[in-house]
Amino acid sequence: MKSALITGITGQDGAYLAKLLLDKGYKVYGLIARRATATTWRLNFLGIEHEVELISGDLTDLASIIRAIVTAKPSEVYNLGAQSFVGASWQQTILTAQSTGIGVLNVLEAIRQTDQSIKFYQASSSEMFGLIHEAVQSETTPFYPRSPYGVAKLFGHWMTVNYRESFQMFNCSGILFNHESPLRGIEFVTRKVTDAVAKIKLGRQQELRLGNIDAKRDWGFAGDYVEAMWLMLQQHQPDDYVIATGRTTTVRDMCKIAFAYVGLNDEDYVVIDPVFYRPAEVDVLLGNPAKAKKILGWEAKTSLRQLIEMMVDVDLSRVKSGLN
Ligand code: NDP
Ligand code: GDR
Repeated sequence: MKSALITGITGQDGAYLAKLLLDKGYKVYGLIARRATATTWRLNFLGIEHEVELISGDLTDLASIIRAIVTAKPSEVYNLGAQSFVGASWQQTILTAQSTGIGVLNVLEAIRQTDQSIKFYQASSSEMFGLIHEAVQSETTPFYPRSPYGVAKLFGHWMTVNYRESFQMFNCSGILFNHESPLRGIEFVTRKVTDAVAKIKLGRQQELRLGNIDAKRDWGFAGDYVEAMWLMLQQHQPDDYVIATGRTTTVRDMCKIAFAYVGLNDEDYVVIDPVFYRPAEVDVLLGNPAKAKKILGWEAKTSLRQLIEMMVDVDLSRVKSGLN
C-alpha cells in the first residue's frame, strides 16, 4: 500500500487531496498543527476524518516534520501547509516567511535527512508572478511577487528546484492559480461572496463590503486541481507545472454570477470599502495550462459558473440549517 504525508491536511486542498488519495487506496497521514480549537471540519465534511492518521507537528519545527516522516514512511509528501491568505501577509510578515517560506525548506531538509527517494510536491502559487510581464503566464514567465506571501512562496519554489538540481530529489512545484470550493476559507473573496449571497438571500445580512473588484483572477475548482498534484508525482521525471483554467474574470463579474443565481442584483448590495484594498495588488492573473495538458493529460473540468453555483448551494443550506 502506498503511503502519503500531507502538510496542511486541514485546509481546503489538504482535505480534497486526502480524499483523492484514500480513493486511490493510499494510507494517508496528515501533519496537524496544534490549535486551541478543532480544525478538522473539512475532513468531517468529506466524511474522512477517521480515515486519515493525523500526526502533530508544525512547519516551523523541523524536528516535528522529521518525526512525522519517520512515523509515516511516506513514498510521497505533499507540502500544502502555509499561511495562505495574501491579505494577512502584510500584517504577519515574519510568520508568513517562516511557515510559507522556511517551512518548505524544513520539509525538504527532513526528506534529505531521512529518505531522499520520497517524491515531493510543493504548493507554489500564481501569486509569484505578481506584477505581470506577460498577458498569459506560463512556466517560463518571469516572477515579480507583490506581497510578502508571494515572496515567501517564491523562496519555497526556488528551494524546491534547487534541492532537485543539487540532490537529484524528485521534487515538483505546482504553480497553481486560484482554486475554490465550498471548503474555501471564508476570508477569500469567492467564499466571502457566496456566503454573503446566501445570508442576504435569507435575510441575515444587508450588504457585502469588498475591496478591489476590478482585480481579475483565473478561478478553478479545488477538486479538479488536487488531481494535478497527484499526477505530477506519477511522472517519470520531476518538473514544474502551471495549473489553471486559461480564463480570467473580474471580481465584479464573479459577484454578478453569484447574486444572479439567487435572483438578486449585485449592484444593490456590494459596497466598496477601502479597508479591503491591499498595499500592493496583483491586477490580473491568467494561466496557460498547456504543459499540464500535454504531459499530465490534465485540464480543468469545472466552469466558474458551476463552481460559484456549487458554493452558493452549500452556503444556502448551511445558513438555512442555522450554522454560521
Ligand atoms: P488553506 O489556508 O485552506 O490551508 C492551509 C493549511 O496549512 C491549513 O491546514 C493550516 O492549518 C496549515 N498550516 C498553516 N500554518 C501551518 C504551520 N505553521 N504548520 C503546519 N500547518 C500549517 O490553504 P489552501 O488549501 O487553499 O491551499 C493549500 C496550499 O496551496 C497553500 O500552501 C496555499 O498557499 C497554496 N495555494 C493555494 C491556492 C488556492 O487558490 N487555494 C493557489 C496556489 C497556491 P490550520 O487549519 O491549523 O490553520
Ligand atoms: P488571492 O485570493 O489573493 O488571489 O490569493 P483572494 O480571494 O484573497 O483575492 C482575490 C482578489 O480579490 C480581491 N478582493 C478581495 N479579496 C478578499 N480576500 N476580500 C475582499 O473583500 C476583496 N475585495 C476584492 C483581492 O484584492 C484580490 O485581487 C489566493 C490564495 O489562495 C493564495 O494562497 C493563492 O496562492 C492565490 O490565490 C493563487
